[in-house]
Amino acid sequence: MTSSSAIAQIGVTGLAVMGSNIARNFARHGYTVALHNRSVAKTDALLDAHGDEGEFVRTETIEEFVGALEKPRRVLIMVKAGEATDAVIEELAAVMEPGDIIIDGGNALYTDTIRREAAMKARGLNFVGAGISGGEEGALNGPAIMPGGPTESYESLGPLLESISAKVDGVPCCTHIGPDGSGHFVKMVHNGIEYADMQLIGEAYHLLRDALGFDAARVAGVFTEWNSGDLESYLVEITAQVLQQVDATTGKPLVDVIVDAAEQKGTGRWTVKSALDLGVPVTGIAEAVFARALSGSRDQRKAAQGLASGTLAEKPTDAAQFTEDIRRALYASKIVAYAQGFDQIAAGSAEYDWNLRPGDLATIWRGGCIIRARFLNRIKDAYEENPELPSLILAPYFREAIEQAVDSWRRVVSTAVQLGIPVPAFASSLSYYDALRAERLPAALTQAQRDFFGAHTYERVDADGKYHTLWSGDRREISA
Ligand code: NBP
Repeated sequence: MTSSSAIAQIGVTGLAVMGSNIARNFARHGYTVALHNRSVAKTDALLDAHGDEGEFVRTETIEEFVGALEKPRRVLIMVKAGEATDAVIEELAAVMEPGDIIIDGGNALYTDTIRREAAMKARGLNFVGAGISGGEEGALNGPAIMPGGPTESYESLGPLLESISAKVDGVPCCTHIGPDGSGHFVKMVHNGIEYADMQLIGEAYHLLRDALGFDAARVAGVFTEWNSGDLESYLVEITAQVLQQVDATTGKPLVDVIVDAAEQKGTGRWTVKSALDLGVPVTGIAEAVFARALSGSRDQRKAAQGLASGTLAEKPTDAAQFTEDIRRALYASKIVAYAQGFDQIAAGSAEYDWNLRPGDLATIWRGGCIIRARFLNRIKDAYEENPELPSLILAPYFREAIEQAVDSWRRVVSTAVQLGIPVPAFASSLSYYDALRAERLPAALTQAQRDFFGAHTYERVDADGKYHTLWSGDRREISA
């Protein structure tokens, strides 16, 4: 029902698919929700279709909207990220009062959130950048929420957000992440990991299809089986469902009639750009972003049809063994992708002084969000056991899981290479693993080359300090 006299505990502005569903989620949890949208038609459409789900306050102007809220006022912005968000923040800030809370639940770039938080703070307002994951279904039934911003504001806001979030074992998939842009930063890395996860699943599908010749229905069966083990996750589950879908027009598997050019909205790219700035190798995520870009280079791909594949195309003979090899390679590569994502979170935390707790993230990502998986319990346990883990790969459980998978992983990558099946994320994850565990990397040669052409100096394994060789002189070594 709607009421114009009710005082709302929360306001939602931006009532497209995400905002509407979150507003309904709040109302279903017993909160009175003030509704606002730039064009009133969306507000009315929501009320017409779902006005009986709880207490809503219909408003048309920003003044009316803000006036309908209890103090301190809490307004959740769910509009298109970028300029639209800045415009709405400005309108709200003009009528809100010190102590009020503005929450941006859109997919903002974390550096924008840092800027916005500082600007609002200067005006006495609390600004919270909240990453929200789970798509429209999650928004309605329980998303994972990653709010970053002033701790004081979380006292008033936290209970509302936690009540509408997903729950796993009774634990809300929402917690205060840290200051200013930290919530949007971890949501960005979450999306980056999602890219890597999807790419790895895609590579497993490609191998089952082209190395073993399985049709879509058979691959669906493999994914269904995998979903009952360590790989159990939302993405593996939906992969099986997608592969079972038959196209009504042609009678073929739907996946076979969809154009093989993957699009992207940008959060994967943001993750990689940030990782480059922070100097963190997120090879799995980067390969996933590049793989989507390559798939979209349709003209180049068309021109390259028929290029030589070589003659080493020996297919695996034991399908059951190779399927199990792929499962293990997928699991090991996934461990690497998550380890890299958590490294990026640690680096971001250090760079911005956010004091992030990786175990909390594993906990809240267990439900509601796209990367939800059984696997996250293992990550949570690993950080509970040792919050200072140098790399997730070194946690005893993951170390052992990779040890059991490593031969399969190598077989899968070498078979794919021989057959000419691209496995950029499997292969780069394996190379990352090998580089990380290598006793001596060729970086010593790189340092010598840099010293040769640029006098950039090097360190010695047997003495402190920096050294330079007089390459263009008598090639003596001097202390630099
Ligand atoms: P959209 O991203 O499609 O945005 C549409 C909303 O923005 C409408 O309410 C529209 O108002 C409003 N808007 C625009 Br466009 N320009 C505006 C302006 N200058 N001033 C005021 N309002 C403006 O909606 P969505 O897909 O529901 O996503 C909302 C946010 O949630 C986005 O930031 C998105 O990235 C994020 N998100 C989406 C998902 C997902 O799965 N879709 C998941 C997680 C996060 P109008 O009706 O008057 O045009």
